[in-house]
Amino acid sequence: GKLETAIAESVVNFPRPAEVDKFTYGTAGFRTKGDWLDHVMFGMGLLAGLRSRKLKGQTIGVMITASHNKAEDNGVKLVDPMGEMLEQDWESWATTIVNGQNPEETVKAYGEVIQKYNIDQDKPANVIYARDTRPSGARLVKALEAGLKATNVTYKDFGILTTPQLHYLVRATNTQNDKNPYGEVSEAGYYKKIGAAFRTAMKNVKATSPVTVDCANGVGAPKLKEMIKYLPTEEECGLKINVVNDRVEQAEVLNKDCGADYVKTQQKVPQGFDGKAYDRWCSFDGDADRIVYYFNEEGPVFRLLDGDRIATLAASFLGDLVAKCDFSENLKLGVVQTAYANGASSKYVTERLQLQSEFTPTGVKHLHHAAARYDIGVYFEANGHGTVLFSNKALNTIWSKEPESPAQLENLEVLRAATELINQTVGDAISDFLLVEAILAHKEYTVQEWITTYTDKPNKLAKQVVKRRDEYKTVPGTAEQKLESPKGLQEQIDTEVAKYREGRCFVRASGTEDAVRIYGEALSSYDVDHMVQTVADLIN
Ligand code: NG1
Ligand code: ZN
Repeated sequence: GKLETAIAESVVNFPRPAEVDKFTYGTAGFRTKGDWLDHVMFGMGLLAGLRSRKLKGQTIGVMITASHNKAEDNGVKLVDPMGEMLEQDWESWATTIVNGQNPEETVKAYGEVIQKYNIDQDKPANVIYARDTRPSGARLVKALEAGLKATNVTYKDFGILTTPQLHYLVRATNTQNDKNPYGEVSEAGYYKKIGAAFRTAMKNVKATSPVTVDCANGVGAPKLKEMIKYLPTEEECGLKINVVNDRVEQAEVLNKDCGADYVKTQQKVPQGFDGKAYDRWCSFDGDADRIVYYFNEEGPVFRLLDGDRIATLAASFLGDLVAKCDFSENLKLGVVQTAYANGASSKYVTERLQLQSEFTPTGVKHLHHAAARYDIGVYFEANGHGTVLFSNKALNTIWSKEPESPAQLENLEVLRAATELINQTVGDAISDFLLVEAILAHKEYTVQEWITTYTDKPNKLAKQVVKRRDEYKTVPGTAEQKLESPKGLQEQIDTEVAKYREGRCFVRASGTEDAVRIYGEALSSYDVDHMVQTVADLIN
């Protein structure tokens, strides 16, 4: 057909790089050196169009980013109509469509998707896209556009945005004619919605200390500065926000010794840190979909407030509000984590907060889906990616309630504001940041008070490079905490772990690196080190 000819003619301008054998659409979409991604972008243009046609012309998003990776890397992810990650079934089609060895194979892969999903090529297709601040982004957009043009897709470029902003826009676009649109379809619409919600949430409280945000020298910096224009002033709400690591014009410093991933994995303050003891800091990652908090105690001793801490803080706050608004009988609140969550945080959720706790395999899509099964589902990865989902039932209940007292009205307003403040599509550093700040103001917590809500169990995350990580398979339903293969290894691990008081240790193949990860917890840090080392020695 006509489109097939156009694809074949256009794809020759975006040949496969000789350096890459095979591209694989993984948990982070495609991600590699920016120089090697033109062909992938072209293919993603094709697939985004197909996905939109399959879904009756609903708008699909394409985000070009490599998140916390170095500046020369880049990547791409597709966003489904409600702002969720691409449906799992289609991930393998993404892999297929970008791995054609020549134009004929690309056209053939395109045809296979059409057949498989019975797609009508005359139907409309709509795609929107954005990119982070990486230098290769502008060129990669051209390759994406070529794929879109070849297949007659209607598209719109939203320029430079954070990943969660693009997710917001996809959902806003697809709900704009609904009874409850998600928000205005513009970058300003994002700031307006979140800014208004934060103003309401802070109406009766005041922050008492400033906060500093390390933006990893990425897109979070200009976007947070824009967000601040829509927030109540320091005079109004007491909150002073300092923005640091905002050198987006200097590509080479992106994520360099700073940002959420650096702070979490290195367990230290970022480049540019000049805080005094107990000053409140937080870090975004390179595309602003992750956030972690931290501070120094005198010493200085570094103290991290990671995704587990944010999850427990949010769950405690929302749980209180739900109780005060008399929704406890009606709305079930749950906290979803991965097995990497510190055991003390999960125990705090079930025993202190008396809320449900659940574990899923690693990867945001698993957490997101599990959280969607609660009325109010809080999910966070320890690395700082997470959000809170409100079901339709929860939203209806919260917004239709007639308050029974002025005090209840106040709580109800804060809870309503929370539903607007929190990005429902994906973990969002800007939105999570403002949520945490509002909660700290309500609870009148300093970072010290926040961190003393529970004591982390001593823990260690190690990794071991192995020849074939695909040999490490876990038993389904165990949140990846039990190995099925290699045969016998799990028994050996169990025998070892049983020697330690309150020991917990598991091994799984990384989905993003050629290695297996070993995570351990025990009563003392000496025990943890010993246990994790011994388990590592069992591998290979
Ligand atoms: P893998 O490499 O599969 O462990 C890592 C992180 C995940 C998630 C993904 C995607 C850990 C232990 N794992 O996954 O939390 O963020 O990368 O970026 O932190
Ligand atoms: Zn990210």
